[in-house]
Amino acid sequence: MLPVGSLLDYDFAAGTLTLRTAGAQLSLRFLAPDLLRITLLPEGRQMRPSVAVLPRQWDDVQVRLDEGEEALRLATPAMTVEVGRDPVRLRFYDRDGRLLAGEASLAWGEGAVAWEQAAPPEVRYYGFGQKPGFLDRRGRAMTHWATDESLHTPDHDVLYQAIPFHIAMQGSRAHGLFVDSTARVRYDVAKERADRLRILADDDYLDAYLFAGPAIKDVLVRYTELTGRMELPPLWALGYHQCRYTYFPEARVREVAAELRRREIPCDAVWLDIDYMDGYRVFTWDRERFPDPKQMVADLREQGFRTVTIVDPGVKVDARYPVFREGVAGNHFICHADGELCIDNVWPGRSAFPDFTRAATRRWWGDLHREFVNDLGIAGIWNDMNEPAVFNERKTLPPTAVQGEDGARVGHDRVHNAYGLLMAQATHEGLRRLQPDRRPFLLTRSGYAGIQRYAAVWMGDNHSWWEHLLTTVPILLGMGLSGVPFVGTDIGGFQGDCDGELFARWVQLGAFLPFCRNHAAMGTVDQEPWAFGPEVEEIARRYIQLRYRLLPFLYNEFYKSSQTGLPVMRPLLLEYPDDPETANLSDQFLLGEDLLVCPVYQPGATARMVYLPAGEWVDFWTGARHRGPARIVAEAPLERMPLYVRAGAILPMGPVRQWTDQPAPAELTLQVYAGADGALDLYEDEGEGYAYRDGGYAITPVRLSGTRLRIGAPEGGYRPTRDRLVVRFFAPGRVVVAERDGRPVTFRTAADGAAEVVLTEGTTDACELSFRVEG
Ligand code: MIG
Repeated sequence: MLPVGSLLDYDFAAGTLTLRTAGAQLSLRFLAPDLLRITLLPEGRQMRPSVAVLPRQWDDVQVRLDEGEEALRLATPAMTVEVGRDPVRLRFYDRDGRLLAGEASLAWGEGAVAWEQAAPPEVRYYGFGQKPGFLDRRGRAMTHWATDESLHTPDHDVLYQAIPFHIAMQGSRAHGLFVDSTARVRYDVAKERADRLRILADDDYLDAYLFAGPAIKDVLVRYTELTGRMELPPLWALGYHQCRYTYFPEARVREVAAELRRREIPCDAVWLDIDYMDGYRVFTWDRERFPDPKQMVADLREQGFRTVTIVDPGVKVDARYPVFREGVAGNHFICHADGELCIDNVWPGRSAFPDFTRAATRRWWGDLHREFVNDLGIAGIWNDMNEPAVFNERKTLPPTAVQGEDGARVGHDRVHNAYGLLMAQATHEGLRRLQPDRRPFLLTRSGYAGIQRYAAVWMGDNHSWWEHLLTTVPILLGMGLSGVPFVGTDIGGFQGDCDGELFARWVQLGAFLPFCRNHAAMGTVDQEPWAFGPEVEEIARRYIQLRYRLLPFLYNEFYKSSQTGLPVMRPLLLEYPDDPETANLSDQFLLGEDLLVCPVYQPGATARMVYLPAGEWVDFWTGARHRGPARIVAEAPLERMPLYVRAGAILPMGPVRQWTDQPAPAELTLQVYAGADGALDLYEDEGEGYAYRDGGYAITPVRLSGTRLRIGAPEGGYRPTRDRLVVRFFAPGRVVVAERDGRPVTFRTAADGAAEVVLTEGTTDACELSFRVEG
């Protein structure tokens, strides 16, 4: 490795400061006042187009260059970068002149580049995509190399997702760094040397983005402006999903679906794993197991279910198989440098692998979904094995395989981490073309920075272990802090046998995860909600029903996330960055800003400790009030997962439905938690399609001040119907009188302490409810 040496010369033109050093060029360019792109390009090397960064025109940034004797300083109103002349070193300062972490230096070598930066003891490190362990990754070494790895134990950090982005925090001030490399990237986060952050990419150049914050939310908003945000998913995708490796034949699928309905366990989708295919040939059906997929899908739809099918990237080498033949003819498969197809074993046996770095291949692949989507009515696609996973010792393709557009081929190891993202892009864009009026739903196992644009992500093969129930929360919080909001883990655990208590606790947590799917491996015990007897079934039913009641709230949070890039599932750190107790708190989390979810993750536990940050918190189940900051012991018998609502919150809820578009009376419930002033702008739309992009949505403003609630009329091009509007008012005392627009209305006091007012007329008119409270 050669450290970047002294500055030879530089120029500053069109907003870019270009610095020449012996053997390499360093460019610094502000894309926004708080976003600096840093590129180190050694001589004679080529940059690849980014797969993560959205092509867009950034507004001109007002930049000032100060040419000092020791250092150059490039400044915007939001940050300053100081470039030492000899040697070239970088120091970043925020708008108040405070140093971000410490001095950074760059180096390069044969097929490698490095970023090294001081890591003072007070700096904490978050994000890094899918990594096991707790929230703050200080003291950890981690590698980004998309891998099919099911252990998810602390010593196995190399998992399916590779997102070389992190957020560093000093107290409540944050900055971020994204190293845009799809090659292997290794992080040493103050492990080998307690005062150093070292990032090593096995790549030809370094292309990094520094985010100056200063708030953690600022970093995430910018990062997702750079790499894109989740599109609003179809509403049904937020429902409960029933999966298993693997439901076949057709009769079994129908039986599971029928049981869900008979037992009134809400569910929106049943999933088909690899055994629906003919010899694992993608885009085919095993006609013995599934003689008439179209009829089956239609019958399921009739009962309210969507059908989702798995699609793997490996294409069986089989001269009579059209997908293989077309792939060869169209030059779509990855080859070795000598032009031979790169063939290796995966589920279908000897297989070829599409080169999704090629635009024509992405298009071809997207179009391959035509029959499934347009003829058979398949509603969603599940991309698995897209690290890509291969059954060999290396677990993936060899570095000798080459990828890329003609004239720009590189070894597979340079673009390895982009495989899942580009496959998801191909699928997402295909679904958009094939069904322009539907929002695509896609689940992926592998991904790279920006994967949130195309797919929901699950964490792959966890185990039915309490340890993996515990690790679910920090792993998913880390994904959210890496720009990916639509995430979940296999409820009940994939490998190994689940048991009733573990399942009950997992489904309680799962009901509050952005993506909510039960899945289990072949050869393990049954894991459907009724598999563990009536007590656990009842718990599963109640929590899944609660998820459906909370859908207006969840959907609203998804909408906000699609607008801001902030996660749906949040560490307390994000909302309470000034509170040191939140710095590494990951066994409880917030949904949005208001709902505190506290899973139980130990067998036999009937209580758990809960940390309540500043403010007042209301027990969701009992209405009891607590003042934070405080640690409390929450009762948690098997049927209860502790849940708290922030005073000032207004939770929009709906009725229980068995599936999201089940015809049912339209009822909106507002659970109002008085005790602090609050606001809700409730987003609603059709839950499908793109009319919302042309104004086809409604926002209902609701304001709480003291014990007065003002509900505005819905605004916008979509007209929600409300047969009933229910206000459930949780007051810090006993409600004695309720009034609507100054006139008394009747209310009843419910078991959880809420004063409940039911309106059946003028339900979308503006109105004001006020409550007189005693004691
Ligand atoms: O080699 O399709 O993570 O969810 O059930 C295993 C079979 C392949 C791995 C996925 C899992 C899925 C399984 N797949």
